[in-house]
Amino acid sequence: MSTKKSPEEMKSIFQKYAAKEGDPNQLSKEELKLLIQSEFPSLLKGVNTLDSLFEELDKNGDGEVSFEEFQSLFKKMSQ
Ligand SMILES: [Ca+2]
Ligand SMILES: [Ca+2]
Repeated sequence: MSTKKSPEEMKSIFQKYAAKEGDPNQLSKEELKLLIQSEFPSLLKGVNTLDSLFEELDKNGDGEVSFEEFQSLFKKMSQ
């Protein structure tokens, strides 16, 4: 897939957007929105809304997405 990124690229993309507000190691919903819209707009086609994607990624339900949680996007993209 054209959206496939290396782990290093994913890490630098995550850090770039996570640093925008609040905790620099966590993505808020607003940060995730910017990240997805800028880097992976194709993820928002089909059935996924940003809210459902955020909830799916935020496995521990603390309202932020850590890099560990963010990595489940890899699996999504390789499907
Ligand atoms: Ca943040
Ligand atoms: Ca979380």
